[in-house]
Formats: sequence, structure tokens, C-alpha cells
Amino acid sequence: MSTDSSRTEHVAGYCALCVSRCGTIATVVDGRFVAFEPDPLHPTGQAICAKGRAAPELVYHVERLTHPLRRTRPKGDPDPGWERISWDEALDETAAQLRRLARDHGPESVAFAVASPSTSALSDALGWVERLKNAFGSRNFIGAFELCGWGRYGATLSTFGESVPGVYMPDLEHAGCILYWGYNPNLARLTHAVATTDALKRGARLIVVDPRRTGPASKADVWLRVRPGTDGALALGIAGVMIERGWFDADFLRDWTNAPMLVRGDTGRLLRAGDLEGAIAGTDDAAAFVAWSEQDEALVTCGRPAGDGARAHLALERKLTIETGSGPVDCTTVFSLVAEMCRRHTPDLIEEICGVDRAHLVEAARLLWHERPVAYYAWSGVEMQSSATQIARAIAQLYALTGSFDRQGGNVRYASAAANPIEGHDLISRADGRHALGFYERPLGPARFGFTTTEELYRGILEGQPYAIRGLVGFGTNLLLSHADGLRGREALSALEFTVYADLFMSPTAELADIVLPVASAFETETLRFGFEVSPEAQSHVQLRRRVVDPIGESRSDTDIVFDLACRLGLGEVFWDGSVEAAYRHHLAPSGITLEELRAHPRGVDAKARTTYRKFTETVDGAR
Ligand SMILES: Nc1nc2c(c(=O)[nH]1)N[C@H]1C(S)=C(S)[C@@H](COP(=O)(O)OP(=O)(O)OC[C@H]3O[C@@H](n4cnc5c(=O)[nH]c(N)nc54)[C@H](O)[C@@H]3O)O[C@H]1N2
Ligand SMILES: Nc1nc2c(c(=O)[nH]1)N[C@H]1C(S)=C(S)[C@@H](COP(=O)(O)OP(=O)(O)OC[C@H]3O[C@@H](n4cnc5c(=O)[nH]c(N)nc54)[C@H](O)[C@@H]3O)O[C@H]1N2
Ligand code: SF4
Ligand SMILES: [Mo]
Repeated sequence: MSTDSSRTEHVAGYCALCVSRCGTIATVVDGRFVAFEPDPLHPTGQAICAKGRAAPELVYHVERLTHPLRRTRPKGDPDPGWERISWDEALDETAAQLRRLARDHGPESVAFAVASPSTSALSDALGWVERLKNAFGSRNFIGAFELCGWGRYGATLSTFGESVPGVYMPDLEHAGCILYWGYNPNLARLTHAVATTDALKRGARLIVVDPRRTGPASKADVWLRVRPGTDGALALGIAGVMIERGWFDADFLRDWTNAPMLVRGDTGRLLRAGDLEGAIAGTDDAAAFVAWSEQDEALVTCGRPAGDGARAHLALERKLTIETGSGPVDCTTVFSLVAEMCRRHTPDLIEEICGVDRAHLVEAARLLWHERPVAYYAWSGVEMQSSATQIARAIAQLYALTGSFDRQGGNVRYASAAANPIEGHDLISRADGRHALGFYERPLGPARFGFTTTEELYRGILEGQPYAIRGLVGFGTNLLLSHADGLRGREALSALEFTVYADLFMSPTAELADIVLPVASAFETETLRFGFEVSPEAQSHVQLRRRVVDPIGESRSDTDIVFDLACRLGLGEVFWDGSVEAAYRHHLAPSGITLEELRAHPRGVDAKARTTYRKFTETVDGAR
């Protein structure tokens, strides 16, 4: 970067300050970052927000941390007695402390925490921090997942086997009907807000479920002003209207879901061929699921879906008494159970529970069916609920009725450039049976994926349950303000044997650390990014974001800190001996795109990844 005093330079890149990741141009005058504007040539460059425009203020803020610090007075003392130390001292001491904890108490006694990648530039380094956590052997990753990630990424796995709408993003460009549930893209994701405005201009319809009249709600065809927390009932109510009126994709349900399978009334479990008194013609597979053929008026097996019409004759709604090895059992199809539950949530009842006008409810159901394909997104409004899991599943079940899953204009997993995984899930041993703290209470919850809540973290520290946490490695995340129970949090963080925190600023959380590391902002950092999520074109985009200006003071990027610390922990072998450049080359290798090509094209390149639809119909080696 030139600092020639007479020069104005324009640096193409993107803003990393939130999940929108808007394409940008930074203006640098005399080596100083002075202005930040949208780059219309970038797939996400139509607009930027006030936070983005204020980027230079973030870079030059007087309170930025500029060198590593070590505490010299006890935690809880009003004056931490910070002393300036060198990077070598800071990282050597950190590595020594972490190694001691791992040796004496096991690596799971150290937790790793990150600021949300949706609300900060931590997305630049997320995969590398995860790799460090895995290579070190810790089980506990704290990243606000239980606050705003579980519903989209975790709970919907139980319905789709995939994260919808976490990974299967709304195809706003082609949607007939857009459904936003507890989500306000006008504030939370500018790219979705822009794409929604474009979609409405071309005639797409919009349904918003929100207690408040948000920007999108005021533009919606139907605004369902739900009573907070009653969203699960509302989803069942809309589904009830759709089922009652025949507004659902029966072929999709029969061909690709468990809707036609029979369920035992006595155990609530799916009926298996082996449960029957007599055999089903043509099968000796006792584990096979069973359905009722309307064509043959007989029980048949219901094998792997194929979408070839083989299930066309299966009954969707049916009740039967079936002779089993343990006597006659009343059975119903899965869909009958769903339909019954949804019909019980009548428009009258929904009006009472949710405060939603029955005419609005019916209109929403009508739009979802008649204006499909439906693209949906549901976020914090329904994820920060004590019943977030069931709400997410109820909305997912409603969405399944539309048959829009992975169809153009529905929710689609867009293709991105091929890349080597970097998170290092293979580096952590599964054989030792150790898990994240919350696993023992909620084995199907966030802990299954290595995520730890702050409630669990604080209990681990203060009560040693289910095992003791003694160390914390934090990259941003101001736990004491962003998570519940700040007082207990303060008590817990003060009780840790060792904490290192990397941040741009001295937050109340970082203030309880033993060592604090100054982080360079995204504008001072080069980063590699695959995919910009808002459309197939954007998701195929790969970019090496350039530095706008040199790091402030001695600050370093999160990624550089991870690599340097990894080497000092003896993990250099799986961190390319500390070379971030070599790691980027490894990450990029399968894409066929080189760092040189990316450096020559600072706006990024199109990897020409081709998005396909209805991928669930594809077979690989005969299996789906
Ligand atoms: N500018 C900016 N953008 C951000 C962030 C940021 O800090 N600043 N943070 C990022 C992060 S981490 C996240 S998680 C997202 C959050 O993005 P959103 O999920 O859009 O977040 P909110 O605006 O908090 O909540 C969305 C809506 O939920 C509604 N709501 C509240 N209670 C209920 C309820 O019971 N039911 C329903 N149906 N709706 C309800 C609220 O009225 C609100 O309009 O934004 C991301 N983007
Ligand atoms: N009252 C209330 N609480 C909430 C929410 C809410 O809407 N209202 N939203 C919740 C949600 S959805 C979320 S995701 C969480 C978010 O909570 P957190 O993940 O804690 O995020 P922030 O508070 O935005 O940032 C925390 C710290 O990260 C630092 N930081 C910013 N960028 C970087 C970076 O690039 N690297 C490093 N190392 N540090 C950085 C900031 O300086 C700040 O000190 O808050 C949750 N808590
Ligand atoms: S919406 Fe997010 S990514 Fe876009 S300019 Fe604003 S803060 Fe940056
Ligand atoms: Mo979040």
C-alpha cells in the first residue's frame, strides 16, 4: 500500500462488519482510510449501511488496543494494573499456560469463545479458530449458537436432515412468495433487504410474521402480528388451513417424506414389516417401514424414496387396525397425525392464542400455496425463545407442505467453489467419549455439534459440573453484555485460572483476562472468502479481500494470532508452520483458483460453480 502523500487510492473489497458482507470500495487518501462506499460491480455491492460507512471511525478510534497487555493485579481489583508486553511474551506465556492446563486437567478444561460471525468480522477467522480449538483438543466452543443459530442450523435438521434456512438460503430472485418469520433484513442483512425490494418490484408476494410493524412488515401483503412466543401454534394453524383446503404438494409429501408411513398407536413408533402378524408379499426385510396401498388395498413396504411415481398409490390420510405379533393395533399415517394436530389449531383458536386475525391467517395460507415457490428465512425473533426448537420444526413442517425445498425460487443450497475444509474436525479424537459441557443434559442440542452455552460455561467454571473449565481463549465476544446473567458471568470469569482475550477494544469481558491481545480490524487485514450467500451468483464468488491500510499500532489479525499461537502450542504441523498464505493455498486448491489470480482481481472472481436444484433426487452410487 502506497503512502505517497499525494495519492488517492480506491481499494475494492467487502465490508466484513456483519453477515451481509456488502461489496465495497474504500478510499485511501495519503495513506489514510477516509471513505467507504458500495461497489455496484460486486454481487453484494448495491448498498451499504451507516455502520459500514462509519468504518474509518472504527479503524482510527482512540480506544483501539494497540499492543499486548498483561494483568499485574488480581481479578476483581478495580485497577487491573495492565502492563505493556511484547507479542513474544504474550503468546509464549499464553501457550505455556494452556499447555499446563491441558497437561494437568485435559484439553477440555480450556474453552474457546468467538464473537458472532454474523455481527462482526470474526467470520474472517472463524474456521481457523475452530481448527485451533480442535487441534488443541478442547470440546467447548462458545459462539452465541444457542441464541441465534440453533433454530436455523440445528433444529431444522430434525425435519429436513439439512439446515434450512441456515444453509438452504432463500432464492429471493426467483421466489413467488417470500416468508420472513421473526427476521428483519432491513436491519440485519442489507443484501436480503435489497433483494426483497427487487423481488417485490417484479411482483413477488411477502408475508411477515412479527409482533412489530417493521420495515418489511409495512410492505408485506400479509403481516401476521403474532403475540410474542406463540409462533409454533401459528405455524400449525397456517398448516391446518392449507391441509383443510388441499393447498399442499401431495406428490412431494408422498415421494420424499415419511408422510405415508404408518405409525403404531400403542407405541407412537413407525410400524415395521417385522411387527406384522403376516408377511408382506415381496419383502423379507423386517425393518422396512409400512404404508397402505390404495391401489392394492393392502399393506406394502415403503422403502427409500425414489420420486419415480412408485409411491403414487400410497394413502396419505388413513386409519387402520392392523394385526401385529402382539395383537390388533390402531395405526395411522404420519400425515394423518400431522393433519389432525394442525386442524386442531383452527383459525378461531389461533386468533385466541396468537392474536392473529383469522382472515390474515387464511390469506397467508393462500399466498403460500398459490404464489409458490416459497423462499423463507426465520431468525432471532423465533430463535431467542425457550421453545425455539419446536417453533423451528413447526415452521419447517409448514414449509414442507409447499414442496419448495431446494426448488428454484424456494430455499436452495447454492453451489460455491470447491474448497478444502479448514475447521479440523478430523483433528479431534472421537474415541475418548469426551463431549461439550451441555451434551450430558441435552445430547441432541447444540452440544452435539461442540457448542457450549454461557450457562454451561459458568457452571463448569464455578461448580466443576459436569467437568471443570479452568481456561478461556476469547476472540471478541463480550459475554458479560451479550449473554444472560452478567453477574454470574463476572464471578465465573474472575474464577478462571487463565484467560487470554483478543479484541479491538478493552471490553468488560476482556478486562477480566490475564492477557489481552490487540486485534487488527477487517480493514487492516487480508482475508479469503468463499461465497456471499444472497444468490447463486454471489455464492459462486471467491475473493481475497485486500488490506485497506496497515494495522493500527502493533495489532494483528485474528487469523495471524491463531497461527502464531498454534505454533507455540506445538501444533505448527497442522497450521502450515504458521504460514497463513500456505493455508489459503490449501483452502483454495480444489477450486482451481490461485492466490495470484485473486490478487490480480481484487473484486474477486466467479468460480463458475453451477447451482442445481432438487439435489435430493440425485443418486450417488445408487444411494441418495
Ligand atoms: N446491523 C446489524 N446487523 C446485524 C447484527 C447487528 O448487530 N447489527 N447482528 C447479526 C446477528 S448476530 C443476528 S443474530 C441477526 C439478527 O437479525 P434478526 O433476526 O432480524 O434480529 P432482530 O431484529 O433482533 O429480530 C427480528 C424480529 O423479530 C421480532 N420478534 C421479537 N419477538 C418475536 C416473536 O416472539 N415472534 C416473532 N415472530 N418475531 C419476534 C422483532 O420484533 C424483530 O423485528 O442480525 C445480524 N445482522
Ligand atoms: N440485549 C441483547 N443481547 C443480545 C442480542 C440482542 O439483540 N440484544 N443479540 C444476541 C446475539 S443474536 C448475538 S450473536 C450476540 C452477539 O454478541 P457478541 O458475539 O458478544 O458480539 P458483540 O457484542 O457485537 O461484540 C463483542 C466483542 O467483539 C469485538 N470484536 C468486533 N469485531 C471483532 C473482530 O473482528 N475480532 C475480534 N477478536 N473481536 C472483535 C468487539 O470489539 C466486542 O468487544 O449478542 C446476543 N445478545
Ligand atoms: S450491512 Fe453489514 S456488511 Fe453491509 S455495510 Fe452494513 S455492516 Fe457492512
Ligand atoms: Mo446473532
